Amino acid sequence: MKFGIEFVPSDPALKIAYYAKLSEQQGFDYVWITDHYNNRDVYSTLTVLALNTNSIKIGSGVTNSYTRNPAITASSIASISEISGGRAVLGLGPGDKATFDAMGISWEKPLATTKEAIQAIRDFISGKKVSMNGEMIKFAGAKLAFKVGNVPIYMGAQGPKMLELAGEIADGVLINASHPKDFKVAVEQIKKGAKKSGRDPSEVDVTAYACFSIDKDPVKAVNAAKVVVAFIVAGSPDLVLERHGIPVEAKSQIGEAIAKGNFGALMGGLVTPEMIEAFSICGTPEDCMKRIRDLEAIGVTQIVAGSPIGPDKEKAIKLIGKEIIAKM
Ligand code: F42
Repeated sequence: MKFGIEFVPSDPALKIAYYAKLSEQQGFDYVWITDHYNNRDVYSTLTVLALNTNSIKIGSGVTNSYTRNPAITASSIASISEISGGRAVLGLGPGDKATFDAMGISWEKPLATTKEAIQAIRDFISGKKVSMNGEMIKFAGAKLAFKVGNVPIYMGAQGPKMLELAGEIADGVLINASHPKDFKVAVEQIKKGAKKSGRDPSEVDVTAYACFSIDKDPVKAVNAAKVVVAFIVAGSPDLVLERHGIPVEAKSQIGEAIAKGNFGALMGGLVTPEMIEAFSICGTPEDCMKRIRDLEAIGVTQIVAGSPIGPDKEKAIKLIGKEIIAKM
């Protein structure tokens, strides 16, 4: 099992660099930085991480091909690869509809766009002159003026077709989920895609990009996870809620509480223990270890400790290092 950690650049880059260095020292293999226009820039943050760490792999988790043209993405991640001595990984997904609406970007054909973007980015990074007349992505003889070695490409994916595509073409897949039930379904889709393109499914790093909250006190761990889990419930397809036996009406109740900023209601009972169980890896180190073992048995090959990580980030990173990574 590999371990990654996610940071959101709502924090300044230097603060994230401190946590990333600590994560490297604690044995994490990957640090992933999210990409949303309203936060600090993902590549500026990755540059600071590259200069302040030595061995941990660093990646966008995840960028998209609507806010950034694939040629620009290729140039950016190739630069990070050069600066970091070959430690860059590109995480690329279809993007987040809510932020696109705010930016006036229409979200057309996310599957085709992601597929064509990955093909173009691979070609740019390998030094090719790119001419492409895809359904969504077009290039007329564009080429980067510098060349770096290979940069692995991970897809952010949840939907069945996106997961299948990841199995077909990606080096890894970052799946926003935490429960074995969801991974059972996801792994099948990834295998289907791998079979389609004649690949061995084990070539794909299946990553649980999870809401993670660890503390020696399980109540503190649960409380720290509640708001993140509330956002996940509010954004989950009905099918996923039904899979976990969560009433679909809970979605609108939680959505309303979020819209009103009524975090008291979320903390006070709207977010149930069943939701915490379904949508987070949460609790004491022993609780978290058990869930990680269950995910491993189903085919997950990387765990990403995503927000909130724990009620105290620094303590949580050290706990994961000492009580989980060192004992795997
Ligand atoms: N989004 C961000 O904007 N920033 C981040 O930092 C970020 C991190 C992140 C990490 C892990 C992760 O799993 C997701 C992350 N996301 C982030 C969210 C990500 O960008 C996506 O919003 C999220 O993964 C949801 O995408 P999805 O896999 O559910 O795919 C959507 C597009 C979907 O509807 N998929 C369908 C499916 O079955 O997979 C496919 C729909 C389809 O086939 N569409 C056709 C096509 O060509 O696109 C067109 C159909 C037509 O008729 O037009």
